[in-house]
Amino acid sequence: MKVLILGIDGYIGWPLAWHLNARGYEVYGIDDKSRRAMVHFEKSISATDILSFKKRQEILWANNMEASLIGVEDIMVDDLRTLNPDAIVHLAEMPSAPFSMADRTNCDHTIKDNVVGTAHLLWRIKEACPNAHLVKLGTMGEYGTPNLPIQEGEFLLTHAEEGKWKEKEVRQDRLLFPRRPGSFYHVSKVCDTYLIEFACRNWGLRSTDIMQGVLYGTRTEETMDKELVTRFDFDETFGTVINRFCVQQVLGLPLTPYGKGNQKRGFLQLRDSLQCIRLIIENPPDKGQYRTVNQFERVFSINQLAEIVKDVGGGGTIENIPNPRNEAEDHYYKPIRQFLPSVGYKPSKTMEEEISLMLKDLREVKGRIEPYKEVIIPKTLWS
Ligand code: USQ
Repeated sequence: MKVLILGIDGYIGWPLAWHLNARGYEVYGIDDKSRRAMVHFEKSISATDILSFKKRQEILWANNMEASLIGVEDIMVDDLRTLNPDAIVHLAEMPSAPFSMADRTNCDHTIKDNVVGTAHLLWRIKEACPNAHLVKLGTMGEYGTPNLPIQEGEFLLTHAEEGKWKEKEVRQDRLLFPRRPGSFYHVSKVCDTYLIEFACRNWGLRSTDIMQGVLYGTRTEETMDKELVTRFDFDETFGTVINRFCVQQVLGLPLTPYGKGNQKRGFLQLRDSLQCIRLIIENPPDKGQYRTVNQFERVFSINQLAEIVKDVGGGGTIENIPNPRNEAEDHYYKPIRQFLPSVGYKPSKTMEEEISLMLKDLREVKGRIEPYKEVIIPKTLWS
């Protein structure tokens, strides 16, 4: 099977290439290095000392893989037709909610990269390889935190209206589960969802739209060598919450749940995100099918996470700080997850085991991250 990874230089894309390569897939990738540039612009670095893009290209080449330095909007129809991939994994988007909320320029950047990029990609797939399976990374944050169980994909809506003779006319339809995004970034992912759903319905493309929860982790099975390590961000913009808490723990700083810290989210280890993406590739949807997959392992509140990181790290302090975001801090949260267990997904490690490995890895690079500790403090406000 031939897989094209868009965003092969990123936190997920790089270890995904090695995960698929180890299982006999033919792997190609593209990346425009924008994540490296943006993190640098935020005056931060990857905690892990990753290879330059050029060196990564060489090492991929030596292992029968290939990566080109281009962005999604530069994908040419003839090149895609020649490559003719079985699956295209689209990870090449601007991934940060705080980045998208900072100012108008960042919001424009997010919409252009994500929404325009996805529309461009859909046209290219239609023109070049309409049978390819588009595996698109969306986010659980598209749904927000509704006061209802979050379905996986469609839900049945029943509407009853008084008729002419006062009989009730009951109508039903299956619709995409409603979205209530909490940042311009999350709005851009919702727009992607509707673009892809329409392209499948209208052109007969096939796609899996992954609603992924918050990732964490430093390691995956195939990237244990120092030179193969994936990037790891911890600044307020690109670092996700558990990754940031682990860096705070290692630096002896207080762990910082925002606001009350009762916000709940679904979490998943990086290594299991790779497993899930592979299972999705191995079990493609039918032609014309738009499929949603809710991808996370377990739901925790932010306070629970802080307690776990503190306990695994052998003590420390937790300091709830004013919430820079506009988000519900006490809410119902019940996302449903059916597809992944049905195709054999199993979690690799407990959260405590993974966090213990992360703390060990981060202690080794403590000297590298210490000078950048200022970037951890949140400065971007939602309003
Ligand atoms: N949070 C804290 N303290 C921190 C950092 C975050 O309390 O130091 C809280 C946030 O307020 C939020 C939750 O932790 O309630 C998650 O924040 P996050 O920064 O880890 O994740 P988020 O901004 O939601 O975005 C991340 C990824 C994004 C992905 C999303 C999945 O950056 O690409 O789409 O997780 S989800 O959150 O389910 O939408």
